[in-house]
Amino acid sequence: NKAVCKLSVSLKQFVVHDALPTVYYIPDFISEDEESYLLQQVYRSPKTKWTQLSGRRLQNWGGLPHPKGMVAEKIPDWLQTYCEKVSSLGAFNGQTANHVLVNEYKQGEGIMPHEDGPLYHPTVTTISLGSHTLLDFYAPVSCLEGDAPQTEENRYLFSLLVKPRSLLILQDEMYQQLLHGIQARAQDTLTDKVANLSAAGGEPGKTLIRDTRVSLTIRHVPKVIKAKLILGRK
Ligand SMILES: O=C(O)CCC(=O)C(=O)O
Repeated sequence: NKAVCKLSVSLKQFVVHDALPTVYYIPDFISEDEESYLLQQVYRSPKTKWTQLSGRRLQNWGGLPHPKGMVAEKIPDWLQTYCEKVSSLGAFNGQTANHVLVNEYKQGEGIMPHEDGPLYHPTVTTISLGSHTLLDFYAPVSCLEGDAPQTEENRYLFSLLVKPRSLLILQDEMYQQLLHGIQARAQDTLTDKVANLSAAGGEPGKTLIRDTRVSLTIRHVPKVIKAKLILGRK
């Protein structure tokens, strides 16, 4: 598809070269009006849509990914628009995203380093709303040689600054080999360990105070199954 190729070419200017392959950071991917609208829709969702975890809460849209296949559920129009917008960049090899996780982090909250695993097409795209955060990247345990203890501190590699309204796309080694997490902190001091510092308009030494951040993690789950019709079963 020509449109996909054209947009993917123009994505090249957004590659973050000081990380591993491949990171795209696109500042101001959405407008302030779109940001307010999306936040309004997130907070308008029924209370039952939220799952409270330790240190954050989330909404799952599109179905629950499962090794046997995801029973797909309709994604509401306000999110579907962004599934299509992100997919039209060529992020999922011509497929359209069918899964969105909405994470809400209050100031001081975070997420433990983890991998996103094999149920997704190996690309994660994230739109940030409401606040910046620092996404931290770690080498997996057992990757380090020698006797150094494999503490989180020793496995830490670098960070990405994601500002509100930005789009972050992670693929390849960034997705497949590294763990990512967010420190439970109320503020971030920028250093040269932030791989996209200039692209995100940050300055070394500057401290950014966090506010509540809502992230839309938009992905493609390749394995989808139809729900069994249980009507009429005896
Ligand atoms: O909020 C983010 O940007 C990260 C979310 C994340 O890592 C996840 O949901 O697996």
